[in-house]
Amino acid sequence: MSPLANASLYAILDLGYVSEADAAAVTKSLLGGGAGLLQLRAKGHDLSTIERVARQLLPICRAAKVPFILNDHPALAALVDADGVHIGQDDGTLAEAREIVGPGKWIGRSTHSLEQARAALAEGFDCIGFGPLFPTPTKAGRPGIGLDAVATMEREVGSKIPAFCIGGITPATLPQVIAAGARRVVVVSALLKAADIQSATREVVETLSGNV
Ligand code: TZP
Ligand code: MG
Repeated sequence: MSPLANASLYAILDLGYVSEADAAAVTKSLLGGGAGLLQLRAKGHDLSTIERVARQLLPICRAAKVPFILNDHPALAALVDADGVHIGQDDGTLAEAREIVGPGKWIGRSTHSLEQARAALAEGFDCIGFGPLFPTPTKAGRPGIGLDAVATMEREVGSKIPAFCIGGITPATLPQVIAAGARRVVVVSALLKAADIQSATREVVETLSGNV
């Protein structure tokens, strides 16, 4: 099975919440807690900073056998030899990203509706994010899409490629997200702002266990 298929929790090291100085230690906590995928997300940061942080986190992820995914920047993902890249709806086609990162790299797509999730599957993406389920400061200005479409998305898309529900998922909201049919999730701020990141991560992974 591919490493993506095994992952129930996709963690994001978001430089909006974590300083560059803390990035390595926080990554170790996320991986120590059982996150199955790690993405570096650095909106608004310059490419040299992103490259520097990526080169710091990559060996940590490799040692833990956890895929390292870069948000945006396919060329930089290729340059640092990330395991994959995650792109949004406005970041071009799968074919364009594939041309840049080459074969053998994971390419994920953000989706914000059932239609977009279906389209990402049809286009051939390796995995998707689906949300934000709830409004979240991590992706300000985007409305929550709620839980209504989660079960259908899982049945049609999540059964074919790993699909990660995202947006406003916390230990408090996770039970209703799972009850709605989600099998895999991304949790950002609820982990990065936790007093004990590794324990908070482990708790989410345990709540998801048996799901994937
Ligand atoms: N895409 C949709 S919601 C989101 C992204 C990157 C942010 C999720 O962050 P949080 O803090 O877990 O709500
Ligand atoms: Mg993007």
